[in-house]
Amino acid sequence: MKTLKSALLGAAALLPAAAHAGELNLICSADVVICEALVGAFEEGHPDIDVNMVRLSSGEAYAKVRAEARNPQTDLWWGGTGDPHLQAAHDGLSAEYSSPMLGELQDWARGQAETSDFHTVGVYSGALGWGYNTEILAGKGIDPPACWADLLDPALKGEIQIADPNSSGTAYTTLATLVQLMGEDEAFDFLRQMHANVSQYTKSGSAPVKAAARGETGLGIVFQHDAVSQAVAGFPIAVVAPCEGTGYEIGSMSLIDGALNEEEAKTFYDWVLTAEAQNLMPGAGSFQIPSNRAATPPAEAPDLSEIKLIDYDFAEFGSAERRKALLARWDREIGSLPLE
Ligand code: S7P
Repeated sequence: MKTLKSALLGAAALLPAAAHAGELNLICSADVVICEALVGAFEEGHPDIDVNMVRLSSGEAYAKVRAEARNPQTDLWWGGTGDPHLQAAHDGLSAEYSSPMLGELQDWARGQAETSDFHTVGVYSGALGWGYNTEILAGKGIDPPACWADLLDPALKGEIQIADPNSSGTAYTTLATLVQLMGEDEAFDFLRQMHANVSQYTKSGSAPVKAAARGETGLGIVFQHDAVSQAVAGFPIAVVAPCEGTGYEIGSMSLIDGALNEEEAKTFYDWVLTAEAQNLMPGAGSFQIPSNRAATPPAEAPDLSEIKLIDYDFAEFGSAERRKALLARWDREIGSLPLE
């Protein structure tokens, strides 16, 4: 006679392999400290849902979601720059979802949803720039760079770090920003010249300013809020908004098409768009501008209205064709150059 246990095991075998009620497989593309803080707060309020979180840079996250297209292992992708989220939407990797929270969001966050036919949404925003170590530059007698053009100063040789735009959303935002500010050929010419001052192309976007904070390099090209985090933590980091103007991100979130844990993913999606969840960010050293209108922008966050922002074309630079072509050109013309 069949025991109850074997009957239950037999029934369990009929369930899809990875669909366990109460689980959520999350990719988080912001700093690991805020990723862990959000997961912890969500699990506390939703004790019936276990979150399996992996932290990946934006470009790596896109590559993972793409590689899993026929057999999704990820349910939800939170954070990271908007361009690869838009590319995922274009590639049919994310699902359409109109959260009941959309009405509470800033126009730029809803605009990201509208651009993608509701396949992604804005969760925070922040402007690009750099942070430099005041002690290193002063010690070497280097004038603090205030403009993109100043980054070509030969005195900065070996002092600049920036991430690789293939893995990093921050570095792709830099590439797209320079193309929009200067024109494509001129931007690649600029990057070729700046390469003489670069000591390392890191995998993660915020790593360069963390290295500058610890005295391993003079300057890191990063989102300004990532430089602010280091200054707030007590490191000798000054934050710069480049004089010619700069780009910005709409950090985004996407529900993965074919998610095995779709209901749990939507529960997290709606929760993380609340003012309550977004107000947790500064406490974890994350100083972006929140997308919920009722959330409090951190006092430490660079004031976007005081920064000369370009009219960043998210639709164009998040399109699969443009992103692929720019990354291929960066690999050919910049990534292949030897580091001195
Ligand atoms: O640290 C926060 C943050 O700057 O990280 C995200 C960033 O794109 C992820 O790092 P990668 O550059 O390595 O992709 C930003 O979205 C976020 O503001």
